[in-house]
Amino acid sequence: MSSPHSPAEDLSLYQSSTCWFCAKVRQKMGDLGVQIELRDIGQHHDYREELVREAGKSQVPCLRIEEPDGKTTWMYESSDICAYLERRFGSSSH
Ligand SMILES: N[C@@H](CCC(=O)N[C@@H](CS)C(=O)NCC(=O)O)C(=O)O
Repeated sequence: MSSPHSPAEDLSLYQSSTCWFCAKVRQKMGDLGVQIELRDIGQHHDYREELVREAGKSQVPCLRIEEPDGKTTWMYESSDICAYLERRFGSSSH
């Protein structure tokens, strides 16, 4: 189990600094005290290409989840991502 401020090594967030939906997810991360690697698709073209190639579209935010079995899950929709983070890192999950 992760401690509140440890980086979540199995997660990365494809996002953009100018996107309000991404800001909502970053705010949730701050509220929960969880650190997730941010991959800015506006600044790094490689990340945008990777997102489209692997997940299907360039919409952000998109959470990349490395599952314990080695598979990768891609989660679009800021509300779904916030709900996932809340379930996993919220106080009620401990
Ligand atoms: N319903 C989505 C909306 C996300 C959205 O509209 N993202 C915009 C940036 S603010 C985007 O990626 N647009 C470009 C695209 O869809 O390829 C959410 O809540 O995450």
